[in-house]
Amino acid sequence: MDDQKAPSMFQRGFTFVLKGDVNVVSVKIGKPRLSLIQGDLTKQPTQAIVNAANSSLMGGGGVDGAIHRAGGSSILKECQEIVARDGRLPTGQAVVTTGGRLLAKYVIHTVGPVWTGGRRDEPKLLADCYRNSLRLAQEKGIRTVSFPSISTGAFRYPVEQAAKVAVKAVVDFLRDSEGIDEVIFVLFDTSTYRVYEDALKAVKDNRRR
Ligand code: AR6
Repeated sequence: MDDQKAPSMFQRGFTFVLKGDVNVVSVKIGKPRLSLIQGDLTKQPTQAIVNAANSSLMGGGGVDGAIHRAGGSSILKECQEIVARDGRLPTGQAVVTTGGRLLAKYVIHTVGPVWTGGRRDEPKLLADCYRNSLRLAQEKGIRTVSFPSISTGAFRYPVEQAAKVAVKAVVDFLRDSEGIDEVIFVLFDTSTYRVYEDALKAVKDNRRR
């Protein structure tokens, strides 16, 4: 599938897939919806997209670079103001800027853990990224949020392990809190998409037992 053409459209909080061959799966967690799609995060029309940033908030490669390129310089300027005021963003924490030229009105910036073998609290810090991003969305009245697969690129978190942490953190959050209508994991490539699909199936199967 062409990564650039993974369209989705949102009406009343539901995912509408406009193209037959796109990878997409969608489940309800109580009222809210959790979806996985294969596509480009920067093209998502959710109210917020989440950036897998680093503590400097000064941009970088991967999805961070793509967001700053697509959103324009106003995002970097807001990030600079945040760092000047509050200092570097600790791992697991989240801050919000506007979305510049993006379809998303907001960008939530979070810092995933660098994988060092799992002995430095990486699973908790990764779960914190998802929880704190969603908490911030709630505070801002943001109801639809798209996430990338945080930490599994440059930060080298093994994707099978990261997907389990990510899906569980989001499912637990949606089950326990109100205010978010839809969360979407936007996975860039087919293999990452498949791993998240397996992680979601495992969570669903566990809940049935
Ligand atoms: N849409 C969706 N996912 C994407 C996109 C996109 N446009 N581009 C890349 N990915 P990474 P990290 C996927 O490296 O591991 C940066 O330099 C990518 O395929 O972006 O948290 C920051 O400044 C992978 O599956 O984030 C930090 O220094 C996933 O996004 C550092 O990298 C995460 O890969 C953060 O590393």
